[in-house]
Amino acid sequence: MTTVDYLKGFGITLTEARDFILANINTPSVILQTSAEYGVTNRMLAEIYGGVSLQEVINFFDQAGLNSRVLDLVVSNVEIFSHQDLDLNTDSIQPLNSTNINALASGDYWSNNTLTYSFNTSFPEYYYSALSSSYLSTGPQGGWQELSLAAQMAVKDVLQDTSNLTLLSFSEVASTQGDINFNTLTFSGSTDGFAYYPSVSPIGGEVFLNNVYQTTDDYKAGGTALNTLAHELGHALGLKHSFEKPNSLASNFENSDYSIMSYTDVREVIPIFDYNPSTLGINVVYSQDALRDAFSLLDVAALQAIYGVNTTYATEDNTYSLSFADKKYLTIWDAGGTDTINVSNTKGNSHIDLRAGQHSSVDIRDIDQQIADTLTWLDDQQAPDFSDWIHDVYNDNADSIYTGQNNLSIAFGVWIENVLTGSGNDIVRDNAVNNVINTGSGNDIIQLYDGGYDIVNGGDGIDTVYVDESSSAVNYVQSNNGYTLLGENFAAEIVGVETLVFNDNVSIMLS
Ligand SMILES: [Ca+2]
Ligand SMILES: [Ca+2]
Ligand SMILES: [Ca+2]
Ligand SMILES: [Ca+2]
Ligand SMILES: [Zn+2]
Repeated sequence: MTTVDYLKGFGITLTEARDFILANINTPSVILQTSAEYGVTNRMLAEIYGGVSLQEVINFFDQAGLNSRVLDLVVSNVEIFSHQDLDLNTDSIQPLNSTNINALASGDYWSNNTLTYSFNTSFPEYYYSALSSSYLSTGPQGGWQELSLAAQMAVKDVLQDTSNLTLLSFSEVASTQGDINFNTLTFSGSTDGFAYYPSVSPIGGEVFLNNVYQTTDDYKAGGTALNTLAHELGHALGLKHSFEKPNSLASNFENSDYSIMSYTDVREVIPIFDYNPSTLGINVVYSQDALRDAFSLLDVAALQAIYGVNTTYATEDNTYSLSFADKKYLTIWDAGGTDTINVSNTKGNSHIDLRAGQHSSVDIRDIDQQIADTLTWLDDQQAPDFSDWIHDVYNDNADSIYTGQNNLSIAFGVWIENVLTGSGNDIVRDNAVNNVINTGSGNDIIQLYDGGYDIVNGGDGIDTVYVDESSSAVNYVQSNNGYTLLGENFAAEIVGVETLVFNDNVSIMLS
């Protein structure tokens, strides 16, 4: 629409508009206010006045201490930064030769994506020579047993999970006929399983689990049996230990947060207390029940680099939830749609980073909070003062106790658009697409660093939005309920936010 046509909508001619400007040329604030009322932009003002550039119009107001860029904060301008991507964040998919992925790559892979598997029903003859004698020390067949039904169900689940991530498919065939054949043995010492890398030899891809794990409860989420199963399947698909040289993971990545192929488990323990009111005695069991039981961030990326990316999984609009009480780790693979992390019912603090390949921490309950919770629980039972001992239990195991830290990871390639956090003091960092971020009550921090057209509601509490541009580069104007921000590389609508902080450390209080 031309400026003439736009003004005509108000019954005003170009000449009348120019006369108004000339009549008020010594009071720029009147021109600015009137322009804002009529939705007249800087570009239109330049045309109405005639013979001046857009920048000269802005400078004219600037000399009067006025920021006329607010005139351009109409929805059509804000939306130029709108960035939706309902497929994959393909730029963030990791190639096999990237340092961290290479650290998991054994070099031995299946040459096609259509794999077969079986649950061996007897000890194959060739295992006598193919298996190291150390594995057969507990008997001629090493205590070999067929997998229990519960173990078979667990295997089928983890194979399905692997198909959801990659282009691999798995179909069950008769005993010994699979590319991957599953067995259990009796192990001594700390061994809980082993497996062979893919190869054309019959022993290639064979998986051996511990036959002490038989029941559904043995294969429960977060337990040792599932943790081992995922690790051994990783080997059977060609992943090596993350600590094996050459090309081991750098020390800051060499743990279970990044790879289930590591031996360094972090925050996998749940202390379980048993207080006996009749004897006034107390015990603790360090249950290793918060283990990662599925592929971690780098494992997912490595398997995808080797076997291709499943681009059809979870392409609908999905919602992901997690809380401290779940005591679990979740890595999100989601190939499209408008997706939401909804942890609005949690009370702990959450730190959510929407970027692909990053960890988040949902509903954090740190060591000090867990000590306080446990002391309150004992107090309710009128127990004696175990305070010193409880402090020791937690502080001596601070690195291994589950706290919720890094309990949610967004796989490389995934766009998650929206976040709802709970009543804690949360930190949410955006990504490059349009995000809708609601942080609920609590004093929250929202970091709008990666662009797009983001909609933020800080909720109750004293909330702060950080932007990664200088105060001179960002225009903001009061809109219906809050503020509209227009930077050089982003736009946002923010409601319920008390403070806006720019990257030159200038901060402004929003009324
Ligand atoms: Ca989805
Ligand atoms: Ca808030
Ligand atoms: Ca909050
Ligand atoms: Ca964004
Ligand atoms: Zn291993």
